[in-house]
Amino acid sequence: MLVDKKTFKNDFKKKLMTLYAEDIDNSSKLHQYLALGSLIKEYSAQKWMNTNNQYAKESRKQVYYFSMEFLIGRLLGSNILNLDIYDICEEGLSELGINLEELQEVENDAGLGNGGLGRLAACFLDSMASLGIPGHGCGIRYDYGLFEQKIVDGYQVEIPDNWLRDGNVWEVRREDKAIVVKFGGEVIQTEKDGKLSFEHINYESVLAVPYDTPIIGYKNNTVNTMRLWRAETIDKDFDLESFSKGQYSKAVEHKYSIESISQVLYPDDTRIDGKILRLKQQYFFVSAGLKSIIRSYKKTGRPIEEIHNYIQVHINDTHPSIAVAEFMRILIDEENLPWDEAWKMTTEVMAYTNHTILAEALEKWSIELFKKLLPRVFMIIDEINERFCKEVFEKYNDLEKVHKMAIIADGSINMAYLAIVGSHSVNGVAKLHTEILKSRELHNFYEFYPEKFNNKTNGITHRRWLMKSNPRLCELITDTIGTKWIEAPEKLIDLIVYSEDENFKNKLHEIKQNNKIRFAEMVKAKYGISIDPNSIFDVQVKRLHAYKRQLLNVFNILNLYYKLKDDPNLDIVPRTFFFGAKAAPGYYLAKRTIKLINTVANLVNNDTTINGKIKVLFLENYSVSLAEKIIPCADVSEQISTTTKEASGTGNMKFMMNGAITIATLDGANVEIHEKVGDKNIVIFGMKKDEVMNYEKNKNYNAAYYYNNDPRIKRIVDSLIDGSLGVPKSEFEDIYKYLLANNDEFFVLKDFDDYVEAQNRINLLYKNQSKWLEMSAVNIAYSGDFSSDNTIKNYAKEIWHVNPVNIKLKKN
Ligand code: 26Q
Repeated sequence: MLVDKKTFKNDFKKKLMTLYAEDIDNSSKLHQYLALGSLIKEYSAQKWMNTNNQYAKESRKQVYYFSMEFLIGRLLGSNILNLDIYDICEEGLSELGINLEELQEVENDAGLGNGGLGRLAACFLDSMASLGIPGHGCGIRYDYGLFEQKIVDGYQVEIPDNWLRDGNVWEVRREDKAIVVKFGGEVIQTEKDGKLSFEHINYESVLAVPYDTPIIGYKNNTVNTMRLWRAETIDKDFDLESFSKGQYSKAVEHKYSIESISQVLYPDDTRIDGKILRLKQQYFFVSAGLKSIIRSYKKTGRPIEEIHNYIQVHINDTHPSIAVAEFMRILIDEENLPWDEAWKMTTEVMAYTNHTILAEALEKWSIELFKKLLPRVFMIIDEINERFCKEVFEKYNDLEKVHKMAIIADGSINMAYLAIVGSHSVNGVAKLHTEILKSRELHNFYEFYPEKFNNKTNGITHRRWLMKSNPRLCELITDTIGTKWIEAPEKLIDLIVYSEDENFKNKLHEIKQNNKIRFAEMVKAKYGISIDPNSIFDVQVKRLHAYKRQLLNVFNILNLYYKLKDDPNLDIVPRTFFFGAKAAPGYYLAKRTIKLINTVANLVNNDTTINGKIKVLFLENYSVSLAEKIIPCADVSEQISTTTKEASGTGNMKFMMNGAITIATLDGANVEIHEKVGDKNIVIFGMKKDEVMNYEKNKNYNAAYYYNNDPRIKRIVDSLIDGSLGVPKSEFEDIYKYLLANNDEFFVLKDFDDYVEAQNRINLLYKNQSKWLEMSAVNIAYSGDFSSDNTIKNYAKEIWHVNPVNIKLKKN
């Protein structure tokens, strides 16, 4: 055991004292949290050091997961859980008069990501450490994470997320390991003894300082590292020359311009705008990350020529794909390797995951801008492109094909193509997504490199998303099938025999009910709104996007509302519709949709004639910590994207694991959830992939047809502009136009009828509680297959070719 209760209590009191000269009675919750966090970090320190030492000593192959985003959330609870001292901390603190759950609420979320992609990276780190796989994160330590959302008069207002204001107990600043990253300047080419060499001059240096956070494995001795880089000036704070001339503001300006690189996370997850700061961010952390990896590799004394046998770099979407060129640059310019050898090593090191097929999210950089910022890296990409185009031409003798596949074409650099050409593996994140990539978006590349393409369906860590967020459900599971599922989540399948056990189902019901009651109390305390824990909790929480179709959900609510107005005795189970969603600050339609949800909430919640049968609640500031609270309460999980548009989704898996019933289109990983649980245990609706693709190909969808021929749709859509929602008519004019004049890009009107019908099925199913609970149990039973442990095992075996390492616990 790491620590016993008595020692823990003493350690904690001592921490409070040494850090703040306070005892428990005189300390704030913040100080108590910080003291506890710092103590927990101390408890993991020995393991962290051992892990690093053992990896180095045994020259283990290590994975570096490069990502612009790590949506970690809070670490206190999950660290305590993974160290297997939850009960000791909880009881020990309680004996000191402190509630552990309350302390956890003090921690600011590390919200260094937009949504799915960043959260996936965080789940992967947890799984790698828990499986003993040597795998680390590499990213940016943003001063500000994803904005905090406030709802003011129904509108989203963004507030900077100053997550570091109280300090960060988990990180270690390692200034001694800083790296210099070079921007701008020119390249001088010289020839000596027939060998070309390149000198980069007049560049601007930026200091990348690493901040390391321990990633603690579950009940093992592994502690991996998430290394995030912060941008700083080399001459400490000022541009000394300006400073000494008395030009103070110029001196500070220089500092700010450099620090701005790691200042803020871009809050948009689509509609790339090609801003230079974003490119700087990408190169900044990629260059620093690769240089530091190579530096520590060299310390092992092995020759650089073998590095590909010891490291893997994973490229999380195209954002870090510049790694392909930067690694080449280092091998060639700094390590003096010949091109062909460097190229072979690079492709063996790199692997790339694609997370999206939306055309507007595919990253391209203008050649002009790129060249200016990274002249030498551009030369390398140019050469990679030349060689690749030549190969394509040799294979097909078809210039049009070469043009279509070129990394550099029409004035810009296609980063996805660079990642594909420079990696040994290209994967999608769900079966359907990978199939679409192979058959459509990346078809040419699939034909050219069939062996590179593979699927790795996403997953979620069951430690955070079940053990930590739903402890009472875990207790029931363990009481029922024992503890094996904890280390081997696929063992949850043993629950299947209990899905017809009335005793088990009653307990399952009770747990869900208790979760709902607790949440309702929180809502009452925080927002003053009463919600009925006996109503169906119907939840759609995810980023706000047209393709995710929050609008479809709203339209069903309006339809229900109008039906209730026409017939107040309508026989439906009362339902509470929850939404949680952040809109990118510049995404106009998404922001209007938030206002619409809040307007409908206002209308419905204040209409006494419908007897409180439906309620609508927009949960402000959806985040990892809020997700952990709402997901265990959900009866219904809304996964209603237009088929083919959601690469995978991971929220769908979290809800399933917590026993919600999914209402879904056959999109992303919903397809695989459906495959597992079968027709009877999920409610599927909507257009299938071929239907969507045909409409898109033939351009023959006609939204107006549905408006004109379905009176329910007409009434709902008209109410957007006729004042019946109780706001000025102009408020939702643009949503109206988007649907009719712009022909409803994501087929909301087309799928409406089927969705309403599916919601009716949900209503009927819920009425049969015994059946409903059986479905719920079946979903939990199959959810283990969606643990990210499973996903990571596949990455490790099929892409990275790395093995787990058994870290021995030596005490120094
Ligand atoms: C790119 C350039 C400039 C500015 C922003 C971006 C950017 C940032 C974030 C582009 C995309 C993202 C995030 C994408 C994302 O979260 N995709 C989701 O990835 C999940 C994990 O694989 C999937 O489950 C979701 O289906 C997918 O939408």
